[in-house]
Amino acid sequence: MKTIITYGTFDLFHIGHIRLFKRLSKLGDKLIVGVSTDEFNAMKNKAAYFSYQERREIVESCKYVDMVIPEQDWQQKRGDIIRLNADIFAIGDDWLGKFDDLSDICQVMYLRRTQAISTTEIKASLATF
Ligand code: C2G
Repeated sequence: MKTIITYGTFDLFHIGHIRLFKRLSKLGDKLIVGVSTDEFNAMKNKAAYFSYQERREIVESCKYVDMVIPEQDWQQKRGDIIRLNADIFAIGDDWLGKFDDLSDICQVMYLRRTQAISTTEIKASLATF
């Protein structure tokens, strides 16, 4: 059983998120997603349109996702990986290098982001709609 773990806000769920989950699901047998809580988003200076509960329900509904946990702080990844026996930590390459410190307990992978879409771009284009 190979377990993959990733984290994010996943606001305004879009094709970039789906393609990430689809690729991650092919790397192993179980995909765990840490969804940022509203409080942690505030620490990331991110204001999500949908609440944590709504974003969690959306991510849980994705067929590629096996388990969702709350992401409450920057420090929890190491403990989560050990507790959940994750073999791979993976995240988009906008975070390239940021989580290399986890490579002593799991494989760390940075996957290419899907181009030309982001929650920020969606909000901006809707604002001018
Ligand atoms: N992503 C992607 N392609 C896009 C947009 C996002 O592959 N067009 C990926 C990001 O690289 C990230 C994930 O989708 O791996 C979630 O993106 P965000 O919701 O923006 O999450 P972020 O704010 O980067 O939070 O501790 C890690 C942080 O919680 C990550």
